[in-house]
Parts: sequence; structure tokens; C-alpha cells
Amino acid sequence: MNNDVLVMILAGGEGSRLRPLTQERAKPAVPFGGRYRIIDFALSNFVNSGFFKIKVLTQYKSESLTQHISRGWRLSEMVGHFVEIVPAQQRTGPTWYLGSADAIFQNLNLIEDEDPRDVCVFGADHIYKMDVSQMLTFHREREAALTVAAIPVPIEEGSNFGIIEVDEESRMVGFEEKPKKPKPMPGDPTRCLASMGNYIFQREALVEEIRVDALDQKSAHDFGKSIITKMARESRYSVYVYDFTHNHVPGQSEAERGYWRDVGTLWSYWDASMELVSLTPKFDLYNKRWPIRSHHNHYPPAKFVHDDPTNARVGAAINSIVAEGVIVSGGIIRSSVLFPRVRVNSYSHIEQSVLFEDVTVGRRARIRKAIIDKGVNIPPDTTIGYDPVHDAKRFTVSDGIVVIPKGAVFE
Ligand code: ADQ
Repeated sequence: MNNDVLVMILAGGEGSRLRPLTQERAKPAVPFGGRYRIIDFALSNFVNSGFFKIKVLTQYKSESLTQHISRGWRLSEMVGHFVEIVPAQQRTGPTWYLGSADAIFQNLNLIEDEDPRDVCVFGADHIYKMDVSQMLTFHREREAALTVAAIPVPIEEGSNFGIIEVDEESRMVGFEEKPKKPKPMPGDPTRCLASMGNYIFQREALVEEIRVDALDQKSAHDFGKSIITKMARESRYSVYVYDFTHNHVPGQSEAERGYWRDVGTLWSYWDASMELVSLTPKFDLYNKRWPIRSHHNHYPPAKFVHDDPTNARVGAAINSIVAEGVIVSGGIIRSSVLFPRVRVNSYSHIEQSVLFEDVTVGRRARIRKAIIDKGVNIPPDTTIGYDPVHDAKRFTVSDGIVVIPKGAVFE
């Protein structure tokens, strides 16, 4: 157990590239994988790694996130364990958070109150498994002021990340936030080393740097652009890079090692969902030794029915994930993810799609490569995903994925 560590999860991101899914909810609250929210993956990593003092910093459209965490993530207060939501509350002045570093500055009192030895500042936006205690051991063995988790990414994606240069002893010797021309890894021109946006700080170093940053009027008050860039440059700090590909969680397959997915665009969200329903997904939701935890509803089991004695019309799901409370009545689902209480009616066909909670699909509807937000009612005979021009007139279409937003009305 890591009682002398405070975890601060940055969950205020807007997720603008996921719109319209983030129209009414923060990116960490976007549903993923049939019964989870994106933030559940980061939170499960901490709880499974034995970190039980967790603050979740929210800002943008946080109602749904707050509800999810307060219902699903109650740890035992009696022994000092908590997952607590910290809403943006203009504690230090009239402004909301100016950036991710300002989110910590405005809540420095929480660090003082908890009096930790180290502080984990992690993002809430990715799908991955990580035993954080292995990173903490690495950090403490080196007496690092800051340790940044890193993963190799294809060079063409490098400008989306903080790009790190590292020496043979794993010291950070260079850092550039979202460079136009990312520097490749030595000996490998096809890849560069990306920051995962997950940091462990010695408490004193964090507090000092956050305070200095808050006074700097030119600063973007952002971890990547400001804090990490500055600490990497200053020789008084020992800044280390933790190689995520060395991390291993119990029960994990070799194929899953190093799996880390940003689901920040509609296409990458859809693609990661399709990976889950593939025959042998890299990311294993079924590993009992590393459960992905979440809020549970008391819904009945999923049900598949049809009333055609000739079996010409069946109610079935193939290569799919189907959550509790779903009823598939005489429709066919292929390679799709169905969240709780989806209702699929006769003669409908759904493939390569993600249907959020409480979606209803009317008779004879045909749906392909779509993401359908919560509560949408698809009328009988609707066709989605077969005519890009028509789809684009009504809905968001991005890289061939059609997104039907909450409250969509069909004519
Ligand atoms: P980005 O993901 O672009 O890059 P950012 O938008 O700041 O950085 O998001 C980081 C985390 O902070 C996310 O979990 C987000 O939800 C949260 N966040 C953003 N603004 C916030 C605010 N005002 N209040 C609270 N939380 C907030 C970062 C690093 C890069 C790194 C990538 C990895 O800056 O160096 O490569 O993450 O994805």
C-alpha cells in the first residue's frame, strides 16, 4: 500500500476532437468498452496498484463524471482511502483553471493537508493497464524529483505529444511539447519517445515549481508546455524517464504489454472499440487479476430472442460485447459494442458500431460504422452508415464514422 502518495488525476479536459460525444460530458466521462467510462481505466490502475488516496480534478462539463465517480468509486473512508472529486471552484481568485498546472496550483492546499512524500499527477484520457507501484519504485530508487512515463510512438504521430530525449541511465536530457518535427529515438528513425502525461513528483519539487509557475505571467500554466519543459532544462533537478514497455501487470499477456491507446478522436475511439470485439483483443477486459472497476447498475442479464419457428429471423450477437439489460429481439448484431439497456428490434442489422446506454433500434433499421449516444431512438427503417452524403447532411461523419448525438431527431 502506498499511503504516503497522493494521486491527483487531471480530468478536466474538454476532448474537443470527440465532439459530439463530449458535447455534454468531459472526455474522461465518455463511455467505453460496454460498461465503463474512460476514467475507470486510470482509476483501476491506481486501485489495483495499491494507491488509495485519489483526488480527481474536474472542470469542463463535469456533472456526468461527478455522478459516475460518486456512485461507483467509494473506497473505505474508515481506513483513510478515498476517490474524491475536486470541482474547479475559483479557490485562489476569480479565474477558472488556466491550464493543467493551474488546476494543481488552485488546489495546493490538498497536498499540504495530505502531507504526502510523492504526488502522482496522471491524465484520465487513456486506455491502458499499468502497475503504478513499479513506476514509483523506479522513481524512489533514483531519488528523482520527477519521473515521466514514456512510450515509443510512430514518428508521424509525434507532434501530438511531449517528445522526450533520454540518456543511457534513463535521465531526461531533452523535452519538447508537441514539436512540429519530433526527434526520433536513437537508432530508430521511425519512432520517437512520447510522454504519456503521467508524472510522479517529489512533493517539494512539485509544490515549488507550481508556485513559481503561477507567478509567471507568460506561462501557459500547463504541465507539458510549462512545468515539464522547465524542469527538464534545469540541472538542479534529477528528472527520469520511466519506460512503460517494462511495466507488467499480473495475468497480462505479452501482446498486451505496452498497450496504451489515446481515444481522443472519433476514429481512434471507434478503432479501439473494434479492437475490443476482435477475436483476440490485445486489451483484455477479462483478466481477473487486474479488474477494470466501475459503477455497477442493478440491471437484469442480456437477452436474445426471436419468435420465428423457422429460424429465418434470429436475435443474435456475433463477435460483440453486450452489456447487462440489453434485449436483442429478432435483430442481428455483428462486431459491435452494446452498452446497458440497448433494445434492438426485429429485422434490424447492426455492424461495427457502438451503441451507448438506452439506445433503441427500430425494426428493419440498418446501422454500420456508427457511434450512437445515450438514449437515442432510431426509428424503424432508418439506414445509417451506407450513404455518406446523406449521413453528413444529418450528423457528424468523421473518417467514415457516423456519430448520432444525444437527443437526435430523425425525420
Ligand atoms: P495533452 O493531452 O494535449 O498532452 P492536456 O490537454 O493538458 O494535454 O491534457 C492532459 C490531462 O489533463 C488530460 O487528462 C485532461 O483531461 C486534463 N486536463 C486538461 N486541462 C485541464 C484542466 N484545466 N483541469 C483539469 N484537468 C485538465 C499531455 C502532455 C503531453 C503528453 C500527452 C499524452 O502535455 O506531453 O504527451 O498528454 O497524452
